[in-house]
This record gives sequence, structure tokens and C-alpha cells, in this order.
Amino acid sequence: VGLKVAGKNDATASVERDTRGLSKPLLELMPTLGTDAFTFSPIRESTVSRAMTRRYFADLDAHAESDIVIVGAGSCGLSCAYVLSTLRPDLRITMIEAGVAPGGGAWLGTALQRDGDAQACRRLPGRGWRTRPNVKLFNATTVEDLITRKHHAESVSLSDDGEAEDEAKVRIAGVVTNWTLVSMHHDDQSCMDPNTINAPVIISTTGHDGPFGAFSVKRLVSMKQMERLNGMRGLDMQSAEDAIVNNTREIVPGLIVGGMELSEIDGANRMGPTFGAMALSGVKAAHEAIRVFDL
Ligand code: AHZ
Repeated sequence: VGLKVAGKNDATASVERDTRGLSKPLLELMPTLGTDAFTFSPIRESTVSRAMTRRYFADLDAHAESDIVIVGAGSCGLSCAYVLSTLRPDLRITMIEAGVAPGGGAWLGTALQRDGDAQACRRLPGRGWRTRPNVKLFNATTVEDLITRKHHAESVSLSDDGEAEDEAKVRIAGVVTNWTLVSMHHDDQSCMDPNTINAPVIISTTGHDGPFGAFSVKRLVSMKQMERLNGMRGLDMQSAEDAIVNNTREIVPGLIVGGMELSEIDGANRMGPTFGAMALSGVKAAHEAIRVFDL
């Protein structure tokens, strides 16, 4: 509770005063450890419990109405959050990440290499969300549906039989969330009510198809907003990087898609662990989100 260890570049780890009055650097405590003289001051479990739940539920309450929600904290989502929060500190930005830790595929991809854009991605988590007061990351939380509203297009085109084609078109107006472990058990448990976050702009960066990936675009197909997905193609780094950055865009009103999730819509190639394009797709998604938000 209240412990905060300084970044790895600091010469020594420093510790902020916690709720029990611990104020000395961790390294200075070493001589007293293992002696009878060392003892923690008394603590009650409920103090810790309250500290955790009070803050968590206050955050949930504050972010139930957000300006922008980013789904997925992989390399694309994190770079997007960094740019968005830098350019627009006035916006309330919420990140939802199904996994326990942010980073997505970059954890494995950057573990396989040691230089170039891999290093840049490794640094993204610290810069992208921890240091920005207007970005809140909810980890271990899954987006399990999209909130929709009827879309009122300015010009409604007519099909051959005169029926309005845009009648069933929607705009995305928020997300439905649940704790990841709950989302994974809908088949064998009942009455597990989700939470919701209303927001006029959603940015989906959930990666290519997999246990969690390509979430929003698959949902667009089942919601009949998109006829079908073209599916990610085989590995071709030459074409994949350009395609992902160039195709980052608003797919249906209120929903911007970036990163490898796009490859499932457009049939772009697999990219492999070359994360620079993911970071740049995140930059483009941030600018696109500001454009849509300001409309
Ligand atoms: O856990 C997922 C990951 O951290 C998270 N995510 C997926 N579905 C979600 C949902 N709710 C909340 N419904 C969800 N979170 O989204 C993150 C996606 O990160 P990523 O690194 O997989 O995607 P990216 O597009 O930022 O980067 C892709 C990197 C590449 S390229 C590639 C290849 O060419 O094979 N493979 C990867 C992983």
C-alpha cells in the first residue's frame, strides 16, 4: 500500500512513505532484516482491503463516462495513449486490457530482440500510461461487447428496391466490460453482470485473431456492420508495415481500429516482431480519434 519504487535509471531504489510510515530507502533497511530488532508496525487487513477497493471503484465510477476508450494495451494501444494524452491532456482516456500486464505481443517480440524499435516498445508502457494523469488503465478487464446507437447519416442512400441502406447502421458509443476471468466463464456460470463505459470515441487495438484478438472487428461482423473479415494473410514484413499504418482509420462511426486488428479487416499480411509500424499506427489512431472527437 503506497509503495512506489523509482525507475530503473535511478542509482538507488527509493520508497515513498506508505500508510504505515515506512520512509527509508529499501536498501538502507537491509542491516535490520534478519535480526530480532526488525518488526512491522501493526496493520489490519481491512485497511489494505479498503485502500485497494476504494481507489479501484472510485476509478470505475470516474471513468464510466470517458472521452476516449482504448481497447487493448499492446504496442499500438500504448503508443496511441501516449500521443493522445500528450496532445490532449483535457481528455479522459480509459484503457482496457484483458491481460494482467500491458504490452501485448511486445513482451514476446521484444524478448527475442535487443535493439531498434523493440527497445522503443519496451519503454512504451512506462511512458504511455503510468505517467499521464488523464489515462487510466484497467488491467485484467475484457471488453466483451460494444455499445451502439442508431447512426443518423447525413445522406441515406437507397437500394434498388428503394429501401434505405443506412437504416441498420450504428455508431459505436461505448464498451461493455467485465473482469477477464468472468468473461472467460460465461459458459459455465450465470448472472455475471458486466460494467459499461460510455464514450463517443473507441479505439480498438486488440491485435490479430487469437484467444482474445480482433475483438471489435469480429463483433462488427456479427452486428452486421461489416459483411465479412478478409483475414490476416501470411508473413510479409515488406508490405505489412505500410499497410497497417496507412489503413489505420475510423471503420464505423465512433470506432477507430489500429494495429494488427486491421489485418483481419483488410487482409493485410502478418508482420512478425517489427513493432515500429504498431507504434506509428497508434500515433495515427490518436490523431484520428481527436478528429472524430472534435467533430
Ligand atoms: O490482451 C490483448 C493484448 O494485450 C488485448 N486485448 C485483446 N482483446 C481484448 C479485449 N478486451 C481488452 N476484448 C483485449 N483487451 O489487446 C492487446 C493487443 O496487443 P497486440 O500486441 O497483440 O496488438 P498490436 O496490434 O498492438 O501489436 C501487434 C503486434 C504483433 S504483429 C504479429 C504478427 O505479425 O504475427 N503479432 C503480434 C502480436
